[in-house]
Amino acid sequence: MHNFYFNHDGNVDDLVSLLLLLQMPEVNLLGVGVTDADGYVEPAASASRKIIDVFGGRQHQVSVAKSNSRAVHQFPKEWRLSAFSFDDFPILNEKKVINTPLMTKPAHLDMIDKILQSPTKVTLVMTGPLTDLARALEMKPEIAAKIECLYWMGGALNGVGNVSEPHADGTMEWNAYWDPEAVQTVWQSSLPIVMVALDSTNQVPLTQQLRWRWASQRQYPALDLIGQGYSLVHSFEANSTYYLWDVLTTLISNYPELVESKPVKTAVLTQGAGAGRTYIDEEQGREVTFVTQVHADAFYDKIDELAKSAPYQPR
Ligand code: AGV
Ligand code: CA
Repeated sequence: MHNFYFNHDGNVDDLVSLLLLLQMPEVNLLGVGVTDADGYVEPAASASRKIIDVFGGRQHQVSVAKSNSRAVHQFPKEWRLSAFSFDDFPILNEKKVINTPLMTKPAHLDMIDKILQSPTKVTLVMTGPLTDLARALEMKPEIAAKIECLYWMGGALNGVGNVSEPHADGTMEWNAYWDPEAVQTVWQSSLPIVMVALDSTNQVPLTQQLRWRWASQRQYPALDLIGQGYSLVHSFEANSTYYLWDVLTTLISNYPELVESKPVKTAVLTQGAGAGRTYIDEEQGREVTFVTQVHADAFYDKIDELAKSAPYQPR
């Protein structure tokens, strides 16, 4: 059994990631933090608590904390709104009450508490901006030694980002762009980092075949919820193809054999039109484990396997 802490930011793949993380037999989830980034924090925290209520099974002790971190560059409102719909799905609302506790402390302090209270090292999975971790490290640098590894969905190393905003040059990934300084703060710490950047998530786009695959198995409640969740996101505009960004990151935190990776030295720009751009810097960069190749078929199989194993016990 390994202790994990999960900080996400409320978009569809973040919530699906929570659903799947709860099903991993080797994972003991210490807590969940929700950042007010790619989903409005109120419905994102509420949906997280309901997912734990309905699909948490043996992990029913998990609590949720809301972040009070603020964006440097906020996500588009249109993307942030999906959390409200997810939170209203009937499958999460059979019971009118929510039992999973909402912590009173903000998420970065909850992260500190949970890491310091853990008797063993904690694996940290983050599928949104790094701000809560950066603030936690600034307050209590000693948590770095208690973190087994950070698995982060963020960045892009090939110069092709997914931000299309005024004054941004398009080389950066959104989670890094939301708070570039936070990336730098985390990069300056000593904790091991596995970086799941766009270079690897580009290998797992959300396709019609995947939607059909989940639809054909909707007799399993968790796969029904996953299909419903992804029905909220579509890619009509340029630069808006949806990928399984966060689900890939979450699954490899416990199943590293699903990908190939290599050590690379990287850095981040914090200012100017390239703010949030991560890049290779062989001389002065900070070493991270960079995911290069995804074994996509095994990855999709693992999603099905975990979702099929999910208990459905509204409480
Ligand atoms: O940049 C990827 C991150 C992931 O953590 N998010 C979505 C995932 O949760 C931002 C994002 C990029 N493009 C998007 C995003 C889109 N088209 N819709 C919603 N979010
Ligand atoms: Ca996310």
